[in-house]
Amino acid sequence: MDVAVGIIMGSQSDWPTMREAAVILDELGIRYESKIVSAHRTPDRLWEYGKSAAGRGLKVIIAGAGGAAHLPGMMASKTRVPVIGVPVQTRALSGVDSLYSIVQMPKGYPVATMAIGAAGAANAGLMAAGILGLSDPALAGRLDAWRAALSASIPEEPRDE
Ligand code: RP5
Repeated sequence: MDVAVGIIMGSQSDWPTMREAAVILDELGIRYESKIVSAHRTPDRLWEYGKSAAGRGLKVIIAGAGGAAHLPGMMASKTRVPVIGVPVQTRALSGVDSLYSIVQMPKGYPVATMAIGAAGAANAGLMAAGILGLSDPALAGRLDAWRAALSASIPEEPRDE
């Protein structure tokens, strides 16, 4: 089975956030690769990754970066493979900088932008699963079960902790 999802990030420091996407993909049995690909520090690596993505069979790219977070947008400019962007939380501006850098794309090169931080990364994994599930009934069933289990885990009443 081919690797369907590429998880890329600007730095090793993004991994604690981006691994939340990997955890979801693992739970749903989706094959993925994870790579450090920086728009600023390794632009040639970014170019090569984007150029080869469709040909290698990637179906979705999850791209996370923080600060001047150009990685998702630059990747979207280089490949037609759908890009899901994850704004990584930053110390200086709490990730609002990342969010604005990722979400405000010009017409023609969309990035599906998630929430800031770990929840956004997890949701990126779920969004990728939803996209892949459109053409994979078995995966769609696993995603339905995952969602039902989450729903069932929510108590009806709050309790003192
Ligand atoms: C971005 O700069 C990365 O995506 C990361 O979120 C941020 C800080 O990187 P480090 O200085 O921690 O390597 O390119």
